[in-house]
Amino acid sequence: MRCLRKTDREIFNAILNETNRQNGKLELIASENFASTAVIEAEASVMINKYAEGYPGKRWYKGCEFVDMAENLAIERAKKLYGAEHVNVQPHSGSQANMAVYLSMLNVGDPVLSMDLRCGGHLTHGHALNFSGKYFKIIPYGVDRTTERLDYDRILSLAMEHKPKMILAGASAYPRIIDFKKFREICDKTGAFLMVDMAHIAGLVAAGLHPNPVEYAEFVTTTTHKTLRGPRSGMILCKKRFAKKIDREIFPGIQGGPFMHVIAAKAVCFKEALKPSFKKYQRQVIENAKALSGALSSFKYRIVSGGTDNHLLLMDLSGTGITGRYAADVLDSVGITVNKNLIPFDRRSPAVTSGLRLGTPALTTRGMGTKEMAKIAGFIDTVLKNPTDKKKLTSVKKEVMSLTRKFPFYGELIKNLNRR
Ligand code: DSN
Repeated sequence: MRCLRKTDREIFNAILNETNRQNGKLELIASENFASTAVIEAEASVMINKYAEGYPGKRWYKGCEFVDMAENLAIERAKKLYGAEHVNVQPHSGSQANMAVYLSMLNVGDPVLSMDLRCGGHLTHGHALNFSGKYFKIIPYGVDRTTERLDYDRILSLAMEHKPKMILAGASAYPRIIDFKKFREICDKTGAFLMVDMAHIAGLVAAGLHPNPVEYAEFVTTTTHKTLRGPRSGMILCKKRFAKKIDREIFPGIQGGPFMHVIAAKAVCFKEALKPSFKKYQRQVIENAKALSGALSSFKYRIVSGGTDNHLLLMDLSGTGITGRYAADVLDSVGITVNKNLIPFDRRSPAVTSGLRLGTPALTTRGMGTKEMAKIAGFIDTVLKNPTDKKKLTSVKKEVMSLTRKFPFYGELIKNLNRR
């Protein structure tokens, strides 16, 4: 980044500090990951300059032969990865992917059955301030109060009662396998079509470690940067019969020029995800989440639903006297980055919460395994039991730094950035 350093020292410094923050802290935000240097190189390329409204072979601009190549590769690789009939790789984000499905299939006011944000759903699944909640009639389903798992009988009875036009499966904070086959059966019984937002679990699905929603749903949306470990972006996979509708809804419906540099980076991510090493990585992500969950349980923390099947877990702090917000703040002060999160039936507000959401995709990318997870659970326990003990916090901070130093990443990139 020699040019950037010279041209804009302030932005260079922000990037340098962010790189050092990522490297020097323990990243446990379940929706984050570290993209490979190859993904970053593809995104930080001259493809940033190209306008390419339209689709490969049918663009509104000349000079698209090479960006067409990138988009075609992204599409073909994504199809192969998930066994999809049709893929649109142009959504700038998961939100826009979701919006395109809603707008292509629903009329304003149509009923939609989707996971309650308070039980692990996403803003675009019906929050009152989001387009989904503003323009559609949302009927929320949650988890069972005792098992804290999806209750498919209850979802079926809600679907029978409300006759939604669309049922949306998928979540941002649900630690268990989602049974997409059951959702399909509910849709077939009630005449709804099925949309799955697999953003959180897309990497696990690609590796064959979670049931593949593409087999069951008319529409599957995802982001590409969570467990899938690509650039920050979105994608829609759908049945061939909806291809035209979806493509038109993305462009010209809700987007203009696609970000060709990001599409090139997505293509690289999909190539990486097709490799056997990606499967091994995802297996470790799950093993690490289980290890972290088990170790925290052994320190007597209650884990929502009793554990995890995927990359994330939810800690219930309601018996500890501290809130999710306070816990996240104090953990961040020692270099452990997590987010506060509502737990099912939380009595606290979303800004305060009684829970923490922890995920293992990023630390697994750094090469950490179950041994490190046990160590990190110990750090978390010390911090949460001694949140005002400066001496103990300083000692954990030192241990966090020493652990991160043992698992360096972005080697050359960091060396070069820090070179004065
Ligand atoms: N904001 C993301 C998450 O953290 O789960 C979902 O889009």
